[in-house]
Amino acid sequence: MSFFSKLKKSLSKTQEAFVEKIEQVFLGVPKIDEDLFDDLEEILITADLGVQTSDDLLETLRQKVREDKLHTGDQVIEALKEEMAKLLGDEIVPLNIEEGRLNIILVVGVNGVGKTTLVGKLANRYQAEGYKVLVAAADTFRAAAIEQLEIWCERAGVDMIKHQAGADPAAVVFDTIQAGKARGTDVILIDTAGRLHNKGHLMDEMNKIYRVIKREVEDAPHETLLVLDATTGQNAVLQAKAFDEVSNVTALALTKLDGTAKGGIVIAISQQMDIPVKLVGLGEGIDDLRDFDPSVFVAALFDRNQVEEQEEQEEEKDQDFYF
Ligand SMILES: Nc1nc2c(ncn2[C@@H]2O[C@H](COP(=O)(O)OP(=O)(O)OP(=O)(O)O)[C@@H](O)[C@H]2O)c(=O)[nH]1
Ligand SMILES: [Mg+2]
Repeated sequence: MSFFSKLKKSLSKTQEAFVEKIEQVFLGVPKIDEDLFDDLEEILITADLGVQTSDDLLETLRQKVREDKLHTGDQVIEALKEEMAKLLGDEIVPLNIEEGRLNIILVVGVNGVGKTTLVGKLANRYQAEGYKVLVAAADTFRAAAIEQLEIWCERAGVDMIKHQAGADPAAVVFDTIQAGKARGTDVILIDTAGRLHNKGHLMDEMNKIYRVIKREVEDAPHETLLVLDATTGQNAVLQAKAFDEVSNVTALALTKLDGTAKGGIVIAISQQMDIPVKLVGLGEGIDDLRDFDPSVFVAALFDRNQVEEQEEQEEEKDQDFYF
């Protein structure tokens, strides 16, 4: 399935809760008034864009209605789509991986957001792309965390370095980096224990991992990837802000976008954080990970064709190509 179809399918609940409602309010409306903006505000806030992002979007739209003399509801929908695309930017920002060096990616986040799953998916992706991958089982805290990661590594066909449960995670990271250097590894992925930004003990542990990485590889970690669960809506924005204060987060991954109506959170996060959303999780499977492509995101969100229809068209296109 193409990225567009996959994303569109994942965003179907968000589309119902968001785009369909906007269309109900605006489509075919011949004249724009303030009541319509009140309705729009409510829809944006319920779709988890949050008060700040919603207000900013509404302000820009009001201005556009005045200055560009928009008259119809359809024009407002078009303008909203453009503004959302502007907020998200149009670039895919890939993870900072370079050939010819030992790349280290540290994966962090609160409990249950999808860190281990993401490490598994990334391991699989880089392995398939021909990189030598090594995974560090640095969540020694939660019961069965090491076994869970081991299963992912077996699926991806990559090696994992582990210690016993309860061991010092910084020591696991140290050993992994030593092994990586000895084996000529390209990418090290570090899975860590779920932690709350306000839990002093776990944050200290995090700082220790950081120090070990920095001591062993000067310009590492090349990414500190904060994983956020899209289904938690506005809470994800709060987590991003809190982690950003205590650690040097360089990239965001938004998981569980499939099946949630809260996909609008991507827009809120992009507007309120300076850190780019680089990855999106679209399911529990090993292939359900994509680079975040903002323009495809907006297009998929507003697209009203059925996924099946699109797939047929894509198949036809493929056939045209061969015949
Ligand atoms: N639907 C869906 N489920 C996901 C996605 N990513 C992860 N999950 C599920 O979320 C649950 C938690 O995933 P984990 O990877 O164990 O999360 P974690 O952050 O490592 O959890 P802790 O180590 O306990 O902090 C699992 O049931 C995953 O299958 C996703 O993109 N979509
Ligand atoms: Mg985990």
